[in-house]
Order: sequence, then structure tokens, then C-alpha cells
Amino acid sequence: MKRLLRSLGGEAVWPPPVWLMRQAGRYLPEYRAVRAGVPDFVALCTTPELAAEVTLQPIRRYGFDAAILFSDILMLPWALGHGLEFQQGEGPVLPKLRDEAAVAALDPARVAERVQPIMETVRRVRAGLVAEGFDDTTLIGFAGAPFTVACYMIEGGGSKDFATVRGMAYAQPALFRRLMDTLTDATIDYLTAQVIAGAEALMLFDSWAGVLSASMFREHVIASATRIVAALRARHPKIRLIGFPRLAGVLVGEYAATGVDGVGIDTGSDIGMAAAMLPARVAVQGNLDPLAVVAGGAAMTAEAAGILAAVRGRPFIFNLGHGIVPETPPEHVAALLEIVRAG
Ligand code: 1CP
Repeated sequence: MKRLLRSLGGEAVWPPPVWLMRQAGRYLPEYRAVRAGVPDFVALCTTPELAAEVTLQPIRRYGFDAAILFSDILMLPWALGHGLEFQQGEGPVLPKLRDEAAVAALDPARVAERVQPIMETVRRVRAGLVAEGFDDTTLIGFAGAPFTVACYMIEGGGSKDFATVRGMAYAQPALFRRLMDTLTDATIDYLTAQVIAGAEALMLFDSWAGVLSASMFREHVIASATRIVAALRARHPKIRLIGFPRLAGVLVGEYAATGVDGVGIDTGSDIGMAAAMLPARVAVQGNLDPLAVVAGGAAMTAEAAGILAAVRGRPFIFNLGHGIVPETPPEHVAALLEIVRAG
């Protein structure tokens, strides 16, 4: 079995499998070369030939244990018919969803067809990994978790604290619940389609889970992830799932109740303490500071060694605590891999 899938099966594989969040992206010259020819980011995500190419680029360069589908968490709202634009250097811009009419306008019936190019990317990457001899590289599909996707839809883009979203969850609970239910159902279908197309593991990115109060975290992060995990397992009993409730803090232990096989840990958490809060069968994934990889050298070595020491002997997947940043020198990633592979 592939090393990453063994870790997600509860085995303490050592040296640990390794991949990096946003491993395809602007820090790689070969990515920038493809991106220069496709000014529209949504077009890049919906052109299977190019999306598959950029998914494979970091695998060819570094031989990571996982390839993650090149797409974006905001492609699901796009497929639901909510608008989405990426403005150069500005991040995503979406219409601000603020009322019942906007939720009613979302069209789950159109999702299956609109995501077809993304499923074609999944098929191409899976075939590409075999054709290029990456027999031990796992293909990870993904979606944004409903709460984080709702954040961008309600706010209309990024935000420091998503105050409008939290305000709506308290003041208009029925509206917020309806959006969460629509997104949860759509996420189940979207992830199921990825498994059918060839994804071997799935990751649920809840990047803004930590802005919620504890009770709201239970209601909107844990409950929706639990429903998604149960539905995926009912359809595909062997599928492995990783949840990433970013900034969950002391609530990370409760997240194991969702039934995931692995939990992503963010940079600000002590990975040993986070691991101690999780059942021994659950793999922890993380959590090197992306800025340590920008710095490289002794600082990166010390941080990586600290993480390895804290999780040795338990199922673990080496990763960053958040996405790699564009300023990262590619040779620092190569140096990091040597450290991890030396165990
Ligand atoms: O200019 C460019 O080339 C676009 C930059 C970019 C890239 C490379 C965006 C815009 N998305 C992506 C790809 C992406 N996004 C992947 C591909 C696979 C890989 O990891 O290599 C994945 C898994 C994501 C997930 C994603 N998108 C998240 C969850 C993880 C996280 O970083 O917290 C989030 C929050 C997004 C939204 C998003 N997409 C892009 C940007 C700049 C943002 C953040 C917006 C903001 O909050 O300000």
C-alpha cells in the first residue's frame, strides 16, 4: 500500500510521508510559466490538460508522497452558480450572499456537469502518476469545508475575522443553516465524484474554523464534517479522509469525532500536544511554519527536527501548517525533504 495511505490507516510509517499544502504554485518557475499563459485562474482550474500538468510539476521536481488536485475550494460555489473572479494579486471576489433569495439561487443540479473538467483533471493526474512511474504517490482530492466556503460566499472574499459571517450565524440562524446544509450536500456529491474519478484520499479544508466560538465550532464545523465523512464512507468504505480545522486550538481533540483518518494541525499549535488530544489511530499532519521554509538553513532544520521528534512513533504525515508562500526558494523545499526523509 502507498506510504501516505498506510499512515492514514493508522500505521506509524517512518520516515514519514511528506507533501506540502499549495505545493503547486507561484514559488515554482514551471508553474509561473503555465500561469503566464492563462491569466484567468478559473480557466486554469477548468482546463484539465493544464491543471493536471501543474498538479504533477511538484511531484516531478521533489517526488512528494502525495499529489493534490490543482483546483480551489471556491470552485464549488462557482459550480453552484455563485459568481467567482480572481483579480490579479487581489485574491477571490464573489457576490456577497446575504439573503434567502441568494441561497435559493444556488443550483445543486448543475454542479455535476460544471465540475466535469475537474474530474477529467483527476483522471489525468491518476494516469499521469502511473505513466511517469510515481507508484507510491497518493492522489488527494479536496473540497473546502462548508463553513469556510460559506465564509467567502457571505463576505464576498477574504477577511481577517469574517465578522459578517459570524454575525449572520447568530442573528439569522435559519438562513445560515440553510446555506450550510446546501453546501454540505453539494460537498458530499463533489467529493464522491472525485473518488469515482480516481482520488485515493480526500482533504477537507476548514481554514477559518478557528474564528468560531466553541459552540458554533461544534454546530458548524464538527457537525458538517461528521455528515460528510459518514456519507463518503457509506458510498466508498475504503476512502481515507483528512480534516483541517485550522486554528481549532483545544477543540482539535473533539474534531476526531467526525471520523476522519487524519487531522491537519496549523502552525500555531504544538503538534505533540495536538497529537496527544487525538486517538492513537488518527494520523496527524503538519505543521512546519511556511516562513521557516522561506528562511531555510538552521532555523528550518531546527523547526523540522522539533516536529519529527514530537510525533515519532505515531501515524504522521509531514506537511506545513498552512500553504507554502510564493517567496519560498525551491531549493529550500529540496533541503526540507532531505531532513524529513532522514527521519
Ligand atoms: O495566482 C495564482 O496562481 C492563484 C493562487 C492560488 C492557488 C495556486 C489560489 C487562489 N488557489 C490556488 C490553488 C489551491 N487552493 C489549491 C491547489 C492545490 C495545492 O495545494 O497545490 C488548494 C488546495 C487551495 C485551497 C484553498 N483556496 C484554501 C484552503 C487552504 C488555505 O490556504 O487555507 C483557501 C482558503 C483558498 C482560497 C484562495 N484561493 C486563492 C487565494 C489567494 C485564496 C485565499 C484568499 C484569502 O483568504 O484572502
